[in-house]
Amino acid sequence: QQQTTQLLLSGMTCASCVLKVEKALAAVPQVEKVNVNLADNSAIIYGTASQQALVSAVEQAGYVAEIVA
Ligand code: 9UX
Repeated sequence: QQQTTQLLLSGMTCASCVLKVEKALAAVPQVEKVNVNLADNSAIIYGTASQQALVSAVEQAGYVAEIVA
């Protein structure tokens, strides 16, 4: 089973926010694939990236994230 990180996001209000968060997450080392869902404010990140690095990337982009799993 591939390693994943699930995040709960806040601060996203439109589809462009989703793109910004996806781009920020995709730029983190060891991220293989990203899926961000505006409807439920969730993100799933595939790969072996540091969970704290993922949270920091979201925050740098101007949003809030907490680690779910
Ligand atoms: Mo949409 Mo988000 O107009 O940072 S891009 S609100």
